[in-house]
Amino acid sequence: MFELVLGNKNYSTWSLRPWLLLKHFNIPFHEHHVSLNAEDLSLELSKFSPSCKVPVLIDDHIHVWDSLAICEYVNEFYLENQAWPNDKSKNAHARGVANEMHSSFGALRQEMPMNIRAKRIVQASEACNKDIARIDAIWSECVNQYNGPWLFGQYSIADCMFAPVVMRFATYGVELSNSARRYYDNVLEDAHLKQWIDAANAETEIVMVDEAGVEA
Ligand SMILES: N[C@@H](CCC(=O)N[C@@H](CS)C(=O)NCC(=O)O)C(=O)O
Repeated sequence: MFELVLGNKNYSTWSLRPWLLLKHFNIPFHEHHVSLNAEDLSLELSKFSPSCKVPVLIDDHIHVWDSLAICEYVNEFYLENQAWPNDKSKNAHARGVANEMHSSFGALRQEMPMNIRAKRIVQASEACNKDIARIDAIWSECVNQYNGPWLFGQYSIADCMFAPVVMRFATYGVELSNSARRYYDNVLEDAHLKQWIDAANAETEIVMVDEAGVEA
């Protein structure tokens, strides 16, 4: 059975993505939890991946690291490509926004860390507001073009990539357009995500670097 090495559920955006993919496609796996506060974190993580980062998927003797690489690997070797849309144009669009999420939005990541169990207030910079506006545009375009409930109709890797953003927006009370809000509300109703949120709420460990802003 797969083993997925994960960080703290309250904070680890990258860990949430492949976890959701495995859950949505009913692939059984064991979870191996690592505290992002651990003093010897790099040493501990080096047992699983040369990147010394979570998440890592262990598939027998094969170790796959990086959240998007894990999703791609699972999709290709275990899901017969069901986790990307079949249609060529939808497929290109989905890969585009998923990779955009993976490689961009630095200000949002920096200023609004995922902190699921908290409600916080931060003063967003112009760069962060620009990131938020772009994400709002991506979600709106997708729900209007493909009619939901997920970004590309059926659940895809793109939805895994954006789930942590939904959690960030919930913590910092980010305002969205009506179309983007439809997607946001749908994600928050996801039973698998709710399971992750319950686990995050049950955690007590505080990772100071991810405690941004002031209590709402
Ligand atoms: N691009 C990587 C980023 C992974 C990453 O930065 N993980 C963080 C935790 S969420 C980590 O392992 N940090 C430990 C460290 O930097 O020592 C991915 O998509 O998996």
